[in-house]
Amino acid sequence: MRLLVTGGAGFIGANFVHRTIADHPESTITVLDSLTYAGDRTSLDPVADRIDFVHGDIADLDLVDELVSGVDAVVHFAAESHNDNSLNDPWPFVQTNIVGTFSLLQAVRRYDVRYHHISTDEVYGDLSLTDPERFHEQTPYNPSSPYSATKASSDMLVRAWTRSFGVRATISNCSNNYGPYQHVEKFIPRQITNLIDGIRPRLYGEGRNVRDWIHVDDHNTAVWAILERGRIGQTYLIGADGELDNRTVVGLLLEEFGRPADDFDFVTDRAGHDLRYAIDSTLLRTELGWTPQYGDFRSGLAATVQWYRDNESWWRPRKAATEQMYVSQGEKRL
Ligand code: NAD
Ligand code: TDX
Repeated sequence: MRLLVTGGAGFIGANFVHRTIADHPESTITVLDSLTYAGDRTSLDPVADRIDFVHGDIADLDLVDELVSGVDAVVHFAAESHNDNSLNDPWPFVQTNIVGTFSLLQAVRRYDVRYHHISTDEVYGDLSLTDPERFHEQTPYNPSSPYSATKASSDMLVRAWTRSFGVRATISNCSNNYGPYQHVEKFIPRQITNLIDGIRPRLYGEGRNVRDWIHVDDHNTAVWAILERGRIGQTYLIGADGELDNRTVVGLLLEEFGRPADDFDFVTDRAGHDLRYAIDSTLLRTELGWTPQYGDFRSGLAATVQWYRDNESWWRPRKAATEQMYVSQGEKRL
């Protein structure tokens, strides 16, 4: 399969490219990435001779048209992805997540190219801590942040292009990913790199918010299952039954670093902070036979800690600017 992978220099996209080369060596890969602050071309260094890298914007209609005309499928990861940034400056989220998706949809429509759209469980809003229900394919959309609203908008464009123009698309909505190559602005890498630097981890609010963690490799094997066997027009939720509150995650990290259990700070909460996400991935498991391989979060987390210890040259250049960004967004110890 000739693949166009958008956002391949970002966290999940880079891991997807690595997995694809290992598991599907017959594929050819073109990566389209505009290398925003979140993109890092060095994440693709180990596979540089196996891919074509195009430095460009998914909202560039002419460039996208040309690239899509030469492939069998598009896997669309590129996005502005950080909730905190979307509260500070929503415009790039509208431009990339909505207009960028529009640009890709017009091209796949024109050349009848298979399209897989990467989305998030955040489009469904949040659950109470005690709700027995989890998100499933029929859960109504109810996004909370500018980030999740633009992702929800892009999902709606995909649904409309599928129904009205016959675009051969699938959508996946995944829960929170962890693993190598994740930007240090995100919760787990931020705390790991803080601990490496001797800084106390930072928990928003009271640390009670729950996320449903999945290893990035499990996300990407699910994407491949959908690409190969998914029903056109179908949405699949991806999750690995990994619900944990943020305080528990910080507790596991403190243990991993041999630090006392109370060695963290509570800081200013995120505006509109979603309380809990939880995914029911029954459809994906029963229809496509997918199962996650990283059952044990504690050992997946330990391997991720080791990756950040071993790859300081990858994350170090962005650490100080990221912490400065949090200060300028008004983060304070409570
Ligand atoms: P990321 O921020 O690490 O990477 C995004 C990549 O997209 C970067 O390489 C960036 O340079 C590129 N990009 C941004 N704007 C672009 C543009 N206009 N043109 C071309 N490239 C552009 O994000 P991520 O965490 O890897 O997320 C990837 C996708 O997965 C996103 O669509 C996100 O919504 C979705 N998702 C993420 C998670 C998660 O936990 N990280 C969970 C569910 C879904
Ligand atoms: O320093 C922190 N302290 C803290 O308590 C940071 C950065 C975050 N948090 C909390 C906020 C969330 O409850 O940790 C949780 C996870 O935060 P993020 O890593 O920012 O992820 P989240 O907002 O849950 O969104 C992530 O999962 C869904 C991705 O960033 C999105 O791209 C994806 O769609």
